[in-house]
Amino acid sequence: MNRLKTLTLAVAATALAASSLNAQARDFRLGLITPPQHMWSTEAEAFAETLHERSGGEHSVSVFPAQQLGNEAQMVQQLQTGALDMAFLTIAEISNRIPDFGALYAPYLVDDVDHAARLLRSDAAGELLDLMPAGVGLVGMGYGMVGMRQVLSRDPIESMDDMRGQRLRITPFEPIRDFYTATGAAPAPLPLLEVYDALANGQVDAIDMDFDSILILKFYEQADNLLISNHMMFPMVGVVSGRVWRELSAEDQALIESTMAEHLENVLSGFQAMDAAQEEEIRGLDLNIVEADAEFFSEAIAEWEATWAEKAPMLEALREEAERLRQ
Ligand code: 3HB
Repeated sequence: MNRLKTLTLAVAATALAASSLNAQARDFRLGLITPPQHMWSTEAEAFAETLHERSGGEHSVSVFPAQQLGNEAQMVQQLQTGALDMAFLTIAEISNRIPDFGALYAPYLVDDVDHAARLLRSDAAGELLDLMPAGVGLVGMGYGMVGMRQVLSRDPIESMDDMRGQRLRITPFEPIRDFYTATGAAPAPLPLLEVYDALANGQVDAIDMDFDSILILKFYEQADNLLISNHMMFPMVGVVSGRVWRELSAEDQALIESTMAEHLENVLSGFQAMDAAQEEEIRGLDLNIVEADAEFFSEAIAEWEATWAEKAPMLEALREEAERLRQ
């Protein structure tokens, strides 16, 4: 073999090695709507770090919090085309596309955050994730959550009558809209990051929210009545684009799945761990607090059940599982 030919072969071999390396090493993009200080965002960063380490520095993940890549509907579209690789999503957008996920929002399905975490770790909740590849083209890695939903309002809410006509901010999705419509309120869908201004400028009278965000986003500065109702849980799901997933080696799939599942579990246990202290902190603020239970909302719940039992056939299995996990 002459020298030139040898050199050409060597160059070609190097180029091949480099290109196959490039095909393996990835800089994934992960989007989410929560602000940087929210635990979803900090755990997304922690997931990025762990994946980088465990892949021996081969893979990295750039995290885009605070809706930098768009709202959840837009992120789901990007995930479907493969323009976005990963996301931590509220179940809101998923339940708009796969109604069975609406079952997770059945009012008083669970009693508290511990019960919610147990249900989200169950096989019954895992079966919902299996609907995602065919239903939305996403692969679910596991669940996270925030704390239970409460109602913060400018005027006191002491009975369901007080909810009538209230412009009440909701996360944009159908099961929660149907619940508040049944209470007589006028639901106003708004993404998390628009809530503070909407409350401050009077666009809404009340908001559906969790303890954590009431504290970290300081919503209590704009409304001083709190209905501690614990009426719904609020799951999150960690997802990978189905298109991107199919391009990954079995080894990378296993690495990403186990690593993301671990960090999602940190979110579940993190919210379990914070809940009591956050409730205490909120009770220590100068708010007028009223407590509510399923009885308070009984008519609205009956109406919700009538619609969603049919729309979300998985509700029955989830309710049975929740009952088994009630302690
Ligand atoms: C919401 O109220 O829409 C929301 C709250 C969170 C996280 C994500 C969404 O704490």
